Amino acid sequence: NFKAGPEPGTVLKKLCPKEEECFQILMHDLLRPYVPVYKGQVTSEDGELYLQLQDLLSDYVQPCVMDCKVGVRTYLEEELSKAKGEAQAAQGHHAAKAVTKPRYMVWRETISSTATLGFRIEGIKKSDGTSSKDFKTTKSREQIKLAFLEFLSGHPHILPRYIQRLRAIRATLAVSEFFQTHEVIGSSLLFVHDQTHASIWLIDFAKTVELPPQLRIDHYSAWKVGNHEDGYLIGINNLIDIFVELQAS
Ligand code: 4IP
Ligand code: ADP
Ligand code: MN
Repeated sequence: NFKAGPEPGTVLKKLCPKEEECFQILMHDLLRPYVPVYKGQVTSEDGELYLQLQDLLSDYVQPCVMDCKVGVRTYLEEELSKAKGEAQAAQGHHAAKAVTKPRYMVWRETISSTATLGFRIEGIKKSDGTSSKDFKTTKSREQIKLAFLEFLSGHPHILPRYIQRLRAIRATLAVSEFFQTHEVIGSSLLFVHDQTHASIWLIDFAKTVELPPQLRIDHYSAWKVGNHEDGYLIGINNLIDIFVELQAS
């Protein structure tokens, strides 16, 4: 899905028109300092279209990287209603599987911390190059804390930097036009540190969509089918709380 870009310090991600639209808006939004710089479309040798993005890891030496997917659900309202429609229309031997799908989509968010804490760990890569994506059932605060401690092991001095950056992100979300007008689904915070630097970036806008006209969400209220709430700020607040608790312990 990703490869090195033609210019140094860039990466290429398979083009998704929805995501490109988000990056174009974000380049003019107050959130710009917190997202990778979008440098336009590139066509590869094989004729595939890519987004050229700033490589967020290029200034780091043997970085530790963690991807946390933010929000209380990771599917769009339209994906759920499509699955429900298919369930109703299903006939014969397809029926059982189709009926299960919408239930499965809702249930899947409850086996990780997504539904309760408003974020989940997608993956962690340590400085030695080892990585794990084995967090599908990492759900409780205690499990999350252990994973964060492991991620930070050897670099405890990075913790205040992460807390500061998360608070800056929260403050900027509160004034961002983009955040006021979009339902942010399946997007991640990318945590990156080495011995000396640390930062956090907003990435992955493939499922981030503009809200219907006149509709506003607070990114914090409970999601009910049709209200478009994404719980993004539930996730940010819990991340900050948990990192602050780690610092105090
Ligand atoms: C899921 O695997 C499902 O296949 C999702 O498909 C898919 O989302 C997820 O991909 C993938 O991790 P598990 O069932 O094992 O959790 P669907 O939502 O259609 O059920 P996409 O949107 O990619 O099809 P990622 O890319 O979200 O990890
Ligand atoms: P997907 O849609 O496949 O989930 P993402 O945009 O979430 O794609 O990126 C997947 C992974 O690629 C991230 O977890 C991160 O490790 C890496 N990545 C994404 N964007 C960048 C970037 N701009 N610079 C460096 N690494 C990135
Ligand atoms: Mn992603």
